[in-house]
Amino acid sequence: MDAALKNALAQPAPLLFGALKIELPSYTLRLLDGSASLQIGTEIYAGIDASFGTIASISELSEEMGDSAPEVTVTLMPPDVSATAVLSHPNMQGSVATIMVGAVDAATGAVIGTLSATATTPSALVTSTTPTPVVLGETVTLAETLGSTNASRYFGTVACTGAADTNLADGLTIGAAETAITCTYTNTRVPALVVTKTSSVLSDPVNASNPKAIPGAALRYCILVTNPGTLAGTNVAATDLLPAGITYTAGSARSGGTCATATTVEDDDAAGADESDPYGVSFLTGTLTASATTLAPGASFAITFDAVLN
Ligand SMILES: [Ca+2]
Ligand SMILES: [Ca+2]
Repeated sequence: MDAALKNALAQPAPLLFGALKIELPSYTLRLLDGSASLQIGTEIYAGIDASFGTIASISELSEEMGDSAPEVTVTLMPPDVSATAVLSHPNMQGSVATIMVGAVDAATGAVIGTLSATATTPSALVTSTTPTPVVLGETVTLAETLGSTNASRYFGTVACTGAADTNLADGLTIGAAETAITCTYTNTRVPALVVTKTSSVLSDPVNASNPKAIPGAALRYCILVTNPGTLAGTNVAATDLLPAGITYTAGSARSGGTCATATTVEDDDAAGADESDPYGVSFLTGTLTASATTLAPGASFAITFDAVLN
């Protein structure tokens, strides 16, 4: 037996394959026993051939006795009658058939690990102790599962080097000669924002001082958005569906860094330079929206608006 194959078979979990090559007069059939595909030398062997089907069975190889040659029987499963006719045609007699049995060296790359990491430290490098061998042409699904305490706190993206396949959304397909693929997940902390809403009564129709929240009272609300995290928030938006019991006072919205300093006049539509200078406000179909293009770590922005209690 070939020394390399003997060594491979001695490994704890060798990945074995059987392959068949038949050099027909006008076509070379290359089939792999199983459903995967494999590159042997420069030739690709697949589990199914479009014209000639699959390998149904390969008999055990009988050892040579004395001067007789070893014997083996291969049964093919052609997809239709015409393929059967081609295979059994007299011209096919004498075609050279080569049968190969070997082991895929799963240690030379083409290995995708199954990892478990809790992402509790930045830039943690986790290496799989239970890699899953894959073969040429196989498509591997890449996924990560964050711990429950981190699941909603990170954006996860994955990218691979050493692979021609850049569309990982439908899995990573292992291409020819790609034996050293490294895929890296990058988890970016989602900025945790804090939103508070407060209200005060400006005036009422009855009391000259110390106004009360009675019908006809003028109310002032403040929506304060704070970023206590360490990453900037981008395209921050807070929405407030006003209840039926109050009526928004058109054109009353103001913006600023805090409730007390929200004095920049905002109009009620969602267009124009006032939407990004740096804060924006719109009041459309009963919903007030406050927005900021960016919100730096430690920063806050506030929107105030007035309403009348019905
Ligand atoms: Ca506006
Ligand atoms: Ca504005």
